[in-house]
Amino acid sequence: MRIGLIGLEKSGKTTIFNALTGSDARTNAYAATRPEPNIAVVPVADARVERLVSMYNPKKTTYAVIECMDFVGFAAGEDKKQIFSPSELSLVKNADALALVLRNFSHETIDSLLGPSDPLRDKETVMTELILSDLILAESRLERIDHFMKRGAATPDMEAEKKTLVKVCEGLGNNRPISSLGLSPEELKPLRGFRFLTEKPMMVILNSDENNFSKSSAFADALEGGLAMVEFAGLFEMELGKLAEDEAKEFMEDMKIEASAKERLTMLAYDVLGYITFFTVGPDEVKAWTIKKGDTAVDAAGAIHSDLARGFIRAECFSYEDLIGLGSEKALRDKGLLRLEGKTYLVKDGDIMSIRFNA
Ligand SMILES: Nc1nc2c(ncn2[C@@H]2O[C@H](COP(=O)(O)OP(=O)(O)O)[C@@H](O)[C@H]2O)c(=O)[nH]1
Ligand SMILES: [Mg+2]
Repeated sequence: MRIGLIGLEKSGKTTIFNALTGSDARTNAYAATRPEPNIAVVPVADARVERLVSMYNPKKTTYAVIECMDFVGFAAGEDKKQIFSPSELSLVKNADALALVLRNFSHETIDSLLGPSDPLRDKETVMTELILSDLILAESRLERIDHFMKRGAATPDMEAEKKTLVKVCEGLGNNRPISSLGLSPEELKPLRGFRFLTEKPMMVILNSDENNFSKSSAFADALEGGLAMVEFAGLFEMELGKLAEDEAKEFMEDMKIEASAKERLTMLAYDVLGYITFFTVGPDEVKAWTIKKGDTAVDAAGAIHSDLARGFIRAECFSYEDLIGLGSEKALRDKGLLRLEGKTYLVKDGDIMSIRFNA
C-alpha cells in the first residue's frame, strides 16, 4: 500500500517522512525544496513477525511494506490552477491513502512567514484545494459527456457515469469530499479511472512541538468528518530515528510516546484502510502479507500468486494467537485447531495460511 503525505508548505511533511522512513531528505524553513517527491519503502513494524521468526528460524524474513511519498507542499492562497504539478498529481493519484500533515508547532521563521500555526484552518485550506481539484475534473468530464449526448454519440455506460458525476459535482460544490457522499460501490465504479483525490481514504497527522505534544484534544474534537488522526512530534521523532534503540526508548518514555512514528502511522493506516495481515511460515521464509478486511481465502491465495488463486483447493489455516498459546504446530494439530478452509472463508487478521492448489 502506498501513502501520500500531503499538506501545506512547511507543515513538516519532509520531517515526518524522515521520521517514518529513517531517510535524510532535506527539510527547509525558507524556500521550497527540490521539486521531485521523496519516495521510500517502510517495512510495517509487526512484533508477530519476529515472534514467528524465532519459532521457525527461516532462511528469509519478509515484512509487509508501505510506500511513503513526500511531495512539495502547495502554498496557501497561491494563484495557480493545480495544487500539484502534473507529474506530482499522477503520483498522488496512485496513492491508496493520503496523510494530511498539519503544522502545530511554533517556529520563528515560519510563523513570521505564514502566521502562527492553526491546524484547523490549514485543514480547511487543503480540503478546499482537493475538492476544487476534483470538481474541475468532474465538471469537465460531465461537459464532455453532455457534448457526446447532444451528438447522439453517448454510450449506455455514459448514462450511469453521468448520474454519478452529477451527484459528485453537487457534493463537491457543497464542499463535501467524495468519500463522504455515501455513494454505493456500483455508483463509484464508473469513476474508478479518475482516481479522485477526495475519494481516497484520508488520515490526519498533527505535527506538534515537544511542548504542545498530547495537549491538542480540542483539535481532535474539532476535527470534523470522522477523520482519523495521529499526533507526531515530527522534529523530535526525526531526531529519535538517529539514536540507538534503547536511547530512543528513553526519550519516548519521557514524552509519553508509546510507539515509534512508523508504528503509529502503520496502525492508523491499517485502521483507516481496513487492511489486515496474514502470514505464511516455514523453514524457507516467514512472510507477512497485506489484504483487506472481507477478503476471502482465494483473495489471500491471489495475493501470494495468481496461480494459487486459480488452482485453489483449500487453505490450511491456524491463528497466530493459538500458535503462541500452544507453542507448536503439533500441539495445534492435537487440539484440532488446524483448520481446513474453503474458497469463501473470510481471512482474519493474524491467520497463518498454507494454500493447497492444483498447478
Ligand atoms: N519546532 C519544530 N519544527 C519543525 C517540526 N517539524 C518540522 N519543523 C521545521 O519546519 C521546517 C519545514 O519542515 P519541512 O519538513 O521541510 O516541511 P515541508 O515543507 O512540509 O516538507 C523545517 O525547518 C523543520 O525543521 C516540529 O515538529 N517542530
Ligand atoms: Mg518538504
